Amino acid sequence: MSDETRAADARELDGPATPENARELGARRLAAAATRTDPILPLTIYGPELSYFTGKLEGVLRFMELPYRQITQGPTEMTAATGVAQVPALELADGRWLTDSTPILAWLDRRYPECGLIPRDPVLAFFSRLLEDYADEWLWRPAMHYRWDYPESADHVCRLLIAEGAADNPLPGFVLRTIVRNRQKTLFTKGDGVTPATWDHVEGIYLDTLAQFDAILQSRPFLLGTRPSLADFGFFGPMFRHFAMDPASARIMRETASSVFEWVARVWNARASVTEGELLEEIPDDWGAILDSVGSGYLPYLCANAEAWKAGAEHFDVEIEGVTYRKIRTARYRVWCLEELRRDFEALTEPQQAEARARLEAHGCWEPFWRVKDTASGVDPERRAPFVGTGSMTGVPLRLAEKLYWRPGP
Ligand SMILES: N[C@@H](CCC(=O)N[C@@H](CS)C(=O)NCC(=O)O)C(=O)O
Repeated sequence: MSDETRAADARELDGPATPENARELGARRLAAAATRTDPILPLTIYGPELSYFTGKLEGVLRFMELPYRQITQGPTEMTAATGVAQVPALELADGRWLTDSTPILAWLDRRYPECGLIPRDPVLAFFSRLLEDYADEWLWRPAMHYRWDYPESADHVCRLLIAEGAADNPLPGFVLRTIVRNRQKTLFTKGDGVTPATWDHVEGIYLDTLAQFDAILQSRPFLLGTRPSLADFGFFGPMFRHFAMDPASARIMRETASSVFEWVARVWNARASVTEGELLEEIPDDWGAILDSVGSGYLPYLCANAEAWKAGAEHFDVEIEGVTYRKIRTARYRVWCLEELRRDFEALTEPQQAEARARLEAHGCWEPFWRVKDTASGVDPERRAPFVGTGSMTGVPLRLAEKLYWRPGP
């Protein structure tokens, strides 16, 4: 725990932040949560039941015990209100709209600090953000692959999506299923570098993550301690709505990493008001294998994407861990992801930066973190997120996304 965190806790407690006092502080925060009334409540979340990022946000709303209803059918007024054709979007009871789960989570944490979503220690918070980003962006490709490239998964998911969002569509079911599946593969697997040449590598990302998680979960119930926090909710997106539910990936999880299957349910069931656990005081060594993958897989990809963006290229090739991905769509949003992570690092004090740098260096993350200079994504220059659309993660332009909306139109 940093000195600043201790000092902040001490101010709230009128005393030192000892473990005993931390319990007292927790009790006070939870008492405040139980009585809260807030003009933004109840919330409305827009997104289908099977969605990666909608599931991530729902997990957090449940953890924070914020009342919400869900609109699963699209398209809705959501696109006009947020400027992006992607889910989830969150509508507040006061009429404001939010989009993009990452800034939404940060905003919710500022509004409801008593829930302790983001670790208060700045270095822990920085690494938690890094893992959230990794789970959001780097596990996306394997999640889409297991869903859309395995016929048993694709067929199952198509039926659910159509029943939920297009039950009144007059086209025959098999036609609708073909439209949906082709659309998703075009955008998110074939169109995002998944080919026979990269297939095993893409699956390896999932299999490695299961092994990394299983090792961590042998010693504690959540990634950073005995209570869930930002890193858990980051990984919850892909793990919950994709890997644990889609037939092909779920079978692998159940058979090779039942601890992860159990963790998914544990996160879904977590409630801040009854959580008595605590966070670790520093980044645990068993995050090392995930951080190694950030350094060898995700950051080199982010660098190649940023270079492609700077060069104005719509697609790019990149070699990751010895495997060549071809014609990946350039994503301006992911240039912004790198910029945001760098801003988070730069906001640390010098001693905190030194601590974070040592850890990044130990896992091959430091050099690629800074490799690409002068990236200028131009996303959210006024820093209004989550109250402004930040664009599409895989670079799908709004017009195309609307045309190929996740709800097959009549
Ligand atoms: N960075 C955004 C990503 C949201 C996102 O890409 N959501 C997916 C569904 S899980 C989506 O709406 N994709 C658009 C599409 O499929 O057309 C977030 O964290 O909310």
